[in-house]
Amino acid sequence: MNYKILNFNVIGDERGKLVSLESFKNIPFDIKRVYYIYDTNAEPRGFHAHTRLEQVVVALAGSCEFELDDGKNKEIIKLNSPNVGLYIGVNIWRIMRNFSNNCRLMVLASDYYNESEYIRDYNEFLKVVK
Ligand code: T46
Repeated sequence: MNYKILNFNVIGDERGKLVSLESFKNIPFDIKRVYYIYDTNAEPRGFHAHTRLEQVVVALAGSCEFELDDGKNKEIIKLNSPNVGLYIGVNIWRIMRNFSNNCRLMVLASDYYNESEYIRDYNEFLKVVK
């Protein structure tokens, strides 16, 4: 499936911890956009795939689950560490759920926001990946 778990190097000293994210170094694309998701509730999010966009998601605080689906298989990935990134490539249907109270997700994206490259209909997604 077109996803990867990225384990980031943590630079730590007596003052705390620091993680550095850099295009084409530990992030496998040129970062064009950063957004974050917080104040979530029991409502699941996602329910779409991207035809061109690649992303890396990091749980900066708390935890949540990503259900990833390539049209054949489904996998559930739990994100709960600021030094782990979930890379999601194109044509992966994603559902985010089970957000902890304090969950804060940061998402690095390979392109600017463009609604026209989203697939938000599951049947259309299945046709694309077939
Ligand atoms: C994804 C998951 C992980 C913008 O105007 N600009 C943006 O950069 C983004 C990401 C969204 N929006 C608008 C589009 C919708 O009207 O914000 C609203 C909420 O977006 P959406 O319903 O797509 O949110 P999620 O949490 O379901 O999905 C988001 C990303 O859209 C998506 O690319 O992979 O987070």
